[in-house]
Amino acid sequence: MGPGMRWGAGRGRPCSPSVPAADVDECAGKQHNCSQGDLCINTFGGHRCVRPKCPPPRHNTSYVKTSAFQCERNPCPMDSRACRLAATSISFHYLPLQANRTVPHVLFKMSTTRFVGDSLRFAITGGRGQGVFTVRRSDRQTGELVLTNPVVGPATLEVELEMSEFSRKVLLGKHIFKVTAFVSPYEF
Ligand SMILES: [Ca+2]
Repeated sequence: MGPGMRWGAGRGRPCSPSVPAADVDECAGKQHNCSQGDLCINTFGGHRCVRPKCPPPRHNTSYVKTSAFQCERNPCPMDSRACRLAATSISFHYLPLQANRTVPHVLFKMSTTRFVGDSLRFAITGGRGQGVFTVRRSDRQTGELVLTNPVVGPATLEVELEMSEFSRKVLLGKHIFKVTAFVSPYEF
């Protein structure tokens, strides 16, 4: 803590004129510098410009953007096993997160609206955010991403989650959730 900074009574953050008491929503107020085609994500203490992209075509598998934050797989060629095993949908999730957030903290819930199988499996399959996240089941049809360690900001954490649906152990479909958490530079 530098000179001139004091801890607020019981608030757990330094008192300083440079630390605003509340966040400004730059996205709502059009105070952002995002390019055309970017999406503005409000974060604590700032904002980010993002542009979710579907993966390029590969192994007979291609995706189409179905909404700003979602890609769906195009129909597979008849004989392509690689395509049938690839994710049926990919969604993008951008989460503002406060630095040193008390843990455990549920960041994100995932479930399916069209559950036709007999079981769902949830897993973390990639990303630089491994080590501070875990995934657990909250009910039969829902999994949740939990922050297990406080994170010092500013930081950007990426984690990829997979939800696979099975019927009698046969894979029916796989959904990928690409989660990016923007950790604020200081506590609010
Ligand atoms: Ca903001």
